[in-house]
Amino acid sequence: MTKSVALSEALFERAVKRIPGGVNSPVRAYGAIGESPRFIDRADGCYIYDVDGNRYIDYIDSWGPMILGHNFPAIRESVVKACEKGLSFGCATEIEVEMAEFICVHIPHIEMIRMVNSGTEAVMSAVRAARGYTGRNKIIKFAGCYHGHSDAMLVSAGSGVMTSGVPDSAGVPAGCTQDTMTAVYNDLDSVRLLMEQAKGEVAAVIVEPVGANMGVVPPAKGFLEGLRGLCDKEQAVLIFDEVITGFRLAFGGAAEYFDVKPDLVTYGKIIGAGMPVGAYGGRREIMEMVSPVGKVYQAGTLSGNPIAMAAGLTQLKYLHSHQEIYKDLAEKGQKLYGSMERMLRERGFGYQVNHISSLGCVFFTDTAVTDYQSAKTSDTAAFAEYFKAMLGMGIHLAPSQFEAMFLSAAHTDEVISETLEAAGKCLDA
Ligand code: KE4
Repeated sequence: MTKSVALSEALFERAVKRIPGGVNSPVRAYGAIGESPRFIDRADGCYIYDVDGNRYIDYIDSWGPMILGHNFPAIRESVVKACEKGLSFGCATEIEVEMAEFICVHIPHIEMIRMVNSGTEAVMSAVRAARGYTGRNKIIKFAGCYHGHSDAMLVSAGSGVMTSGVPDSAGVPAGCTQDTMTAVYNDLDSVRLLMEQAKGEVAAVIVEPVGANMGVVPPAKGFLEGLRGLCDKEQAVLIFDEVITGFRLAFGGAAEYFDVKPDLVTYGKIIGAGMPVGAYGGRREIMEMVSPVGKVYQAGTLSGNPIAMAAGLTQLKYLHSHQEIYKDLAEKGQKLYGSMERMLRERGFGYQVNHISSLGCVFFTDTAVTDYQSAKTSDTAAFAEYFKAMLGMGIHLAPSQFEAMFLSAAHTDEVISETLEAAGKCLDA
């Protein structure tokens, strides 16, 4: 049970004076919850410990990177060892070649790859490469999908199909979003309609192959295959934003899991094992558009940083040589999310539990959630109460209805049982 949170509260009071909202990324402020955020001191395995010494079972997992659990010895040792040789050179290094070769050798649809420093940067660069390759400007994204905060991606999710994006953030000029069109997730007709209206103008369709930023919304049967067919017909680039699903659903990510081949893929999170790494890659003829070999400019002082590469490559190599982890995560996900669903039904709740492998969430709505509109029918106040009650019992969920729970290899059956027991008490209360 949570003891005092006095030190977290004191830190938050200081933080808000010097950092916007007291945090370096908005979701960490628990804005949707209305409680002072916990400041975390350290983490180990499936646990995080706040500055007041409270221990929590962690379902944020740093939003996905910690698939092997926190403080994984081999990753920590690889970082310490790399640090002894220097932190950054701004020159080419061997480990960047190893990282690129490792991914291209093991992920068949990736022929070339470029390292960057975040998922946002990966998406921004992949979109630019697709536009440079096709000579077209229009991008189709989906309401409820989040692809980082580059200007062209900050379009209002609106209701349904939007042919010309309206900025969803102050400071984004209309010019930056006018070429971003919004379709409806799991609705191929909405994509067809946009492609008809912008015939010959669509550079790319970008999709989260599993929606995980509106809560968890898996693709309907045939949806991803349908996008592949529509992009082939329209000669548009199909971009899978695998920042969350990459190396999580399977070693080859959602592309392997659903057996659908994108033209470009964006990565983040797991590829850096908690260090700042993003990447974009795919078909050689598209990637060779990128500077310095091609005319699409993209650069980065710390891209391919040797310490970050050491962490990320160690994690990828471990995942590749222990692929039983993916079956284990799927079984644990079935146990956690499947039991949650049973417990809700037993108590007469109609709430929805969407899940796929290690990703899942409880939507506080009786409506089946298949896209952003249906996700928004959720009772966010009820979610906030659930989050706070679970936090008080030492279970740290994602502090928003529209995020995912992340399971790691470090979450044991006992920890999952403890989580379910706490959830049962919350529902009974
Ligand atoms: P970053 O720039 O935050 O590394 O990645 C952006 C991004 C791109 N694509 C997808 C599918 C993503 O989920 C993300 C970032 N995910 C959020 C969690 N929902 C990051 C958490 C945060 O913003 O603090």
